[in-house]
Amino acid sequence: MERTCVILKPDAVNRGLMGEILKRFENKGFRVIGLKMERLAPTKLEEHYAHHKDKPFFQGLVKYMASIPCVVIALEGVEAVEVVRKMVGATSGRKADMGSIRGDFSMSHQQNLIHASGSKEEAEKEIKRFFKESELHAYPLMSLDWLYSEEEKKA
Ligand code: FUP
Repeated sequence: MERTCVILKPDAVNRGLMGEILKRFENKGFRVIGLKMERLAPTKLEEHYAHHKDKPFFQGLVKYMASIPCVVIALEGVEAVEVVRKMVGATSGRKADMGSIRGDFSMSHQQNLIHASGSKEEAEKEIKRFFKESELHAYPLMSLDWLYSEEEKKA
């Protein structure tokens, strides 16, 4: 099954939306395989956002992300990357579809509550960046047989 990496950003923590957002992923049917709170080091964030390093918002973005702890989550499910990105919505909270996390709770292009991996390759890199092997947990998800068909479970 596919894995993806999610970060609940400082605004999600400070606005008391951690439980609301996690609940959406649990309700949808993802297996939470990693979950921790961490004050992310600027060096780690510079690596994470390296593709934006020449953008005018880069320094501000790193400062905001490092300001208070974030919650880092690893999720597992069929087509997890695509499904989570859909649940998260477009980058700007003002443009994101209603019903998505950003669309329902964010008014900002930067304070947009959540990061989610953009591709399978990115997801694997990010899970390695933010989790030690010992922080990732394999356990039987009792609802799995009710979430997927036999064929889908093989994906
Ligand atoms: P997304 O994949 O939707 O998180 O968006 P991007 O990879 O394009 O951007 C990553 C983060 O950069 C956003 F979540 C917020 C920040 N950003 C800004 O602060 N200002 C901008 O104009 C664009 C992005």
